[in-house]
Amino acid sequence: MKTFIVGAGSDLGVHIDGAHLGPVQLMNDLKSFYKGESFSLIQNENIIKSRNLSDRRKNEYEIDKFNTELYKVILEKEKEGYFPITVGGDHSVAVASALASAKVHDNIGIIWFDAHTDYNTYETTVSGNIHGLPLAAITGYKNHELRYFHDGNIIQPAKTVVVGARSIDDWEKDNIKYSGITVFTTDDIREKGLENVVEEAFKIAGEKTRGIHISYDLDLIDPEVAPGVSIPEFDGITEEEAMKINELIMKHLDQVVSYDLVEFNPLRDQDRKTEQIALNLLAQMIRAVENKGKYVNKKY
Ligand SMILES: [Mn+2]
Repeated sequence: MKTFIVGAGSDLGVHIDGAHLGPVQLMNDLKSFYKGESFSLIQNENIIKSRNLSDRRKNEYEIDKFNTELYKVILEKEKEGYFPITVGGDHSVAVASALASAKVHDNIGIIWFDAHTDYNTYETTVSGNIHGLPLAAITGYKNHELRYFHDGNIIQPAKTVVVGARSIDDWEKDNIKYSGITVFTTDDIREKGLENVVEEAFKIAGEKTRGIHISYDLDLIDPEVAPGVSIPEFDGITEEEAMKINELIMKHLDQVVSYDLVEFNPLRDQDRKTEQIALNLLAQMIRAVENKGKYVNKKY
């Protein structure tokens, strides 16, 4: 199957700068390796981000504009039969990529690999950073302002799973409870084993759906190993576990319809550690998709 790589260069969803440079760096690195079709959407450099601490809707208009365009591009290519791989950018870009897939495939599940659950609403957000709201928007839990561009099905909370969470705000916990999404924390991973948790996630997201969207946030990984993210959280998974998750995703490639890799922030990276991991994850996924699910274990 042919991949279509979309660089989604936006850091409008977080008050820390730099995630908009993530896809610029990664897609440049991929040039020598990837010969397929790609497209980059970079946010307008003239945008001055909101720094107002009391602003609960930071850059909402600009994010809508960015995601509207991103959604259109992914939708068009996905309809043509390409497998979209979206390279972020902060996690707010996933509203466009996940809902484009929901539009094309109608009824899909989602697995959100992330240290955070990204399930805040405009009412509960403490920071006003919209990258903490996308999963709620994708699953139809309030935040409708973030999905104006979408006129298809949302993703059902019952088909929504977060894996690797370890930082959830108190009010966000209430949102999660009301919505009914499934959350596996890093403690769950340690208790039940990584493979069991991921397999369980695929079961929930894949049951009676026509596909699964994968959204992989690099802050899932411990910042000792992958420091190049905007909001690092300690006590994350190891590099081996991060690669293992990718392997399990590839094992389920018959179900997976689209993939995001987000939150790489080159300005926060040390010794290109995070960049290397991100590249390995991307290269593996591209190879696997292009080989129609045949997994080739090779380091980039
Ligand atoms: Mn995230």
